[in-house]
Order: sequence, then C-alpha cells, then structure tokens
Amino acid sequence: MTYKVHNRLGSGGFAVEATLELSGLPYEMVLLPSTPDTPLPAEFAAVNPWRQVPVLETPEGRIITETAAILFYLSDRHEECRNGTTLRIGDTIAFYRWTVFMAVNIYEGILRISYPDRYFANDASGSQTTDPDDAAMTAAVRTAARRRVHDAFLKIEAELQPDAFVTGPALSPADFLFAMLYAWHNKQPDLPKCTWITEKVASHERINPIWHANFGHRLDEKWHDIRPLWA
Ligand SMILES: N[C@@H](CCC(=O)N[C@@H](CS)C(=O)NCC(=O)O)C(=O)O
Repeated sequence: MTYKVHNRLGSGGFAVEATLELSGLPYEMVLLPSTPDTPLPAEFAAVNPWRQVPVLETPEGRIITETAAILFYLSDRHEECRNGTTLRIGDTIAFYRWTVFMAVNIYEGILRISYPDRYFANDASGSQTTDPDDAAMTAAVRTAARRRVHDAFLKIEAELQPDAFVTGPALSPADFLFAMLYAWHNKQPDLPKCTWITEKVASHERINPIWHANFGHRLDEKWHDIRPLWA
C-alpha cells in the first residue's frame, strides 16, 4: 500500500509529498533528472503524455495527473488527509473551490511565465524559441501572466480569514498547493494573509525539510525586498 510520487525538485510534487507526509500514508518519491523551467525528459511521456509533474501512482498502479485531481483523490480516499490529526479540511466548499481556482488560474499563469513561447509560438512541443523577434511576445506574455496571477491571489486574499488557512483554522492539502504557488509568485507586500499561510507551511517542522529541498531560497533570499515586476 505505497504511493509513488513522480516529481523533480522544485516542482509541483511538493503539494502531493507534503500531503502524504502529514497524513502518515506510505509513499516514495521518484525524482526525475530535470530542473524547473525546462521540459521534462521525452521518456516521461510514457507516464504522463502531457509530460508534466506531479504524477501520483496509486498502490494499485493507477496513474493520476493534475495536482487538484490528486489532492481530491487523496482526501476522498483517506480520512487522514481530510480529518486527521495534522490535516483537516474545514470548509469543504473552500477546499474544492480554491483548489480548482489555483489550478486553472494561478498554476496555469505560472506556466505562462516559465514557458511563454508555448502561448504564442506554433510549436506545440514547447521548445524554446530562438527568434529575436519573439522577445517582445515573451515579455508581453510574462507581464500579462504576472498581473493575472497577482490578481488571482488578491481575490483569494480578500476571502481568507486573518491568521487562518485556506479551509479554516487547520492545515489542509489545499495549503500546500497554495504555499507552493505563492512561493513562485514571491512574497508580495499587499498579500499579508497569503504570506502568513506560506510561512506557516514552510516553517512547519515536518514540512520544512521538504520545503527546503524544493524551494529553500524562496524563503531565505529571494523573498527579501521583492518588488512587483509590473509596478
Ligand atoms: N496542470 C498541472 C500543471 C503541472 C505543471 O505545470 N508542472 C510543471 C512543474 S511545476 C511541469 O511539469 N513543467 C514541465 C513542462 O510543462 O514542460 C497540474 O496542476 O498539476
């Protein structure tokens, strides 16, 4: 009864790994030889034809892709992920609503920043463009995506309670997706509730080593004096 999480360090598997870690369910990590912001190895298409991580392999050998689907599956299947001693989903509507909102608006926006040419070039493979005329398109896609991602965080910020997590007073799987995406967006002065959640996740004693292995610099260095790039 062991789950397998396919990931690469610094990528989206953090949310799945943190959920499994705090739920106490047995799991192992399959780390790919790849670095963030680069396409995954071609062979990985055999696991996920869309060539993205995270991928969860169930103990029965089923493959689940899409972070939101993985978190929904785990919380449906295991009480430890929704009503355990360390993970508790408070408001179920907030859990489903914000997890999907983050997946379609924020995660996808961050992909536009990492792989901008996918959103204007005709090359469906996602390979990086070398045409200098594309520099302006790259900059435009990135600026629009950063604005859109920031706006999405502002909408969540407006609905969060002070000193509370995404679904209520306790940590839930949604907070791991949230903290990871917010770390990629970088700490912003007008998002104090988002910062509060992310700092709680990053400094949690059992999550902190996983956080540091994946995004250590996001708390220690890059997070100081970050100014919005579009300001
Ligand atoms: N919609 C997917 C997005 C996953 C995703 O973008 N993963 C990134 C790493 S954080 C990735 O695999 N990038 C490689 C690529 O897109 O080529 C999800 O929610 O899980």
